Amino acid sequence: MDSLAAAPGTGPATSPLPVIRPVRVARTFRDLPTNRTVVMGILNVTPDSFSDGGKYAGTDDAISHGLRMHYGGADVIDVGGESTRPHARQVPVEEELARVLPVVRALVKAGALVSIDTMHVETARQALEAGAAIVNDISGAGYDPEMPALVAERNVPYILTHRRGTASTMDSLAEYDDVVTDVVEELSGVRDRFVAAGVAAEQIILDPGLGFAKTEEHNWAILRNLGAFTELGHRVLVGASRKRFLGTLLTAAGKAAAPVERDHASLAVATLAAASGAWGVRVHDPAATLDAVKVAAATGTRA
Ligand code: PMM
Repeated sequence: MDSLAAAPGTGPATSPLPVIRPVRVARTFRDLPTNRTVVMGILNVTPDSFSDGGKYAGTDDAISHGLRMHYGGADVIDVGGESTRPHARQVPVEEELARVLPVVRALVKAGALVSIDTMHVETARQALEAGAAIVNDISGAGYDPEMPALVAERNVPYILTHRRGTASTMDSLAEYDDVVTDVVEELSGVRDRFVAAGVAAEQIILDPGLGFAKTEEHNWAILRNLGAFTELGHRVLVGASRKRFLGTLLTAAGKAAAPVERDHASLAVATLAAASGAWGVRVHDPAATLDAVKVAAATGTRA
């Protein structure tokens, strides 16, 4: 349910009042917890993202939702202004900036740790100036050629996500000899180029890019073999929340589950990723996911 009162773990289910979880807020990247997996809440300020497109397209709605996730316990709020789903329309930088900057500013002012989900160096630069602390880039090997220099100069954490091609071409590029080996190799190649540009290894967070140029079976193979990514020695982020392969898994009466019906499966994947040593998970339901990653941490299975 979409209210603070109903956020799992925030108070008695019967409480008529909004009960806010007392959050231990991370104001800088270095304040993030290290004894459990970090939970990143997704905030798409877009009219067309696959799961929440249009829901938070207005600045006020986006800020409210971001604050709700922040007070519900999200460690990081990931603000994006361009949909990355297959065949999504490319958004001009000015439009992307107009969508994300007021939201970044408001969330930073409220004390949230914000990452900027963008492929554009200009958007990353201005969001960092507005107080964002992390750059989340899903462009993979197609990164903006100026991105490594910006990340090196600003000395910020950078999420390097595996993708082939663009939103329009990625589905046709989902062919691998061995998806795990190939993705590790391709990610490592881009990582090397960032390091050569002066980005410190510990700034780089690797993301295997579930759903980006991957079939369902590719996604499952990557999740089965997360160790191949964590052993590269970088932090690893996993973004499975509400993705299409979960909808297919939950198909009933010939119909794939809709994005909002994928939250329980998303929680299960987050728990498994946390138990496999993921540094972070990127999710639509951070309050519930926080409880799940605490379970993974308590079992001591986290690598
Ligand atoms: N997925 C989406 C957008 N940004 N960023 C990272 N690092 N990893 C992801 O898997 C990822 C991402 C697409 O999903 P959304 O529409 O729910 O944001």
